[in-house]
Amino acid sequence: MSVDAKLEGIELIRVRMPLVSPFRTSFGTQTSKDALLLRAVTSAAEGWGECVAAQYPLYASEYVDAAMTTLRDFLVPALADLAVVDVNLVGPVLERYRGHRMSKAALEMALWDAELRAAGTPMSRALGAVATAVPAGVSVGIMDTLDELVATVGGYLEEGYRRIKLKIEPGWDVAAVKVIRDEFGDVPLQVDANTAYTLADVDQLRKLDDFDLLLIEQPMAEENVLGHAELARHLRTPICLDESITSARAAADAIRAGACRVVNIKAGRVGGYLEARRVHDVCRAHDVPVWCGGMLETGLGRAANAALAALPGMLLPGDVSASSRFYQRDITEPLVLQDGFMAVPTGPGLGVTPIAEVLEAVTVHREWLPVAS
Ligand code: NPG
Repeated sequence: MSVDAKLEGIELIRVRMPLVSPFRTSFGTQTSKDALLLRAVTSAAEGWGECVAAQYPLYASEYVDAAMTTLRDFLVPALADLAVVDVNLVGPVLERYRGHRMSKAALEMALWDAELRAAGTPMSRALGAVATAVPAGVSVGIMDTLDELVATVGGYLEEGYRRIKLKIEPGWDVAAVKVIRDEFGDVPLQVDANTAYTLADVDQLRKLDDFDLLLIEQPMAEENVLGHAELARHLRTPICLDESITSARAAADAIRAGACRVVNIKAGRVGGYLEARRVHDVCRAHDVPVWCGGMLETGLGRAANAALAALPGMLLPGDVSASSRFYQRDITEPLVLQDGFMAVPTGPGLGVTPIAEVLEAVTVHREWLPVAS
């Protein structure tokens, strides 16, 4: 892009979108998506970002109201120090503010999208993607009954999903996995505990070894990396970490500690798509397979995740599902499955843009933050 593009400001757009069905995890039940979108206006092009912080701090400490405050009071003003719109400069100018990775990731995404649109470059190419389509996995929430679970998983398999992930928690684990294995044979299957267990549950978790799962994701607390290394000594099922992996450094440490054999990569959790690529690179250097996580993103984040999921070390299907998995009407053109795969967008930047009237209909708040430079 023209090297002298200037950032003029950031618009915060808060949207509320109903989910097609409630999504229950060990940390709560979600019936709508409270998302924060960012529109970066530069002298060359506009760009879109999505903050994955949720309405409540249940998965991570960040949440939407806090993200808005952080962006308004600290992060967006810090961008006045950007001489030009260059994604490589965003991390460094925000670095002195601790944490708030989801907010930082959203800003980086919006500026990168603007930069790439101006240059006519797709995000996938800028990231180093090697695939033009990625296998789609689907994350299945905790249900009231096993019958309901079987019906739901059956529907997703019919739609073409290539891998099933079951949310688990104490009381909803072995029986759920068993019924899916009994019903659907050797479909690629994994489970996600979202930190719901402790080392005291080792005997119960060991029962999952009988089901040939691809992995068990984040069985224990985020900070308990050494505990995961201990647990790994008792399980055949590979442990995958999600919440614990907050950076490329954290990934390197967890691998060295023997705490995980697989890593879930979410750009929002690690502070942006550039750090997500660094996590990918660290894992690849250690021959640790990675896959792309999801956080109920709108079409914007979903498009960016499809690009990330196309990196060469992404050896397992990601939580990269069609827009219709969560939304009746996405704010962009819907991302769809073709034969169980999702095409990686090819247009400049994210390759998708919000449809103005759909965005308008779900918007609950807008706020313009000028950037003085
Ligand atoms: O496909 O977008 C998706 C959802 C995948 O299960 C999923 N995400 O713990 O990984 C997770 C979980 C999640 C959802 C986490 C919302 C945080 C918020």
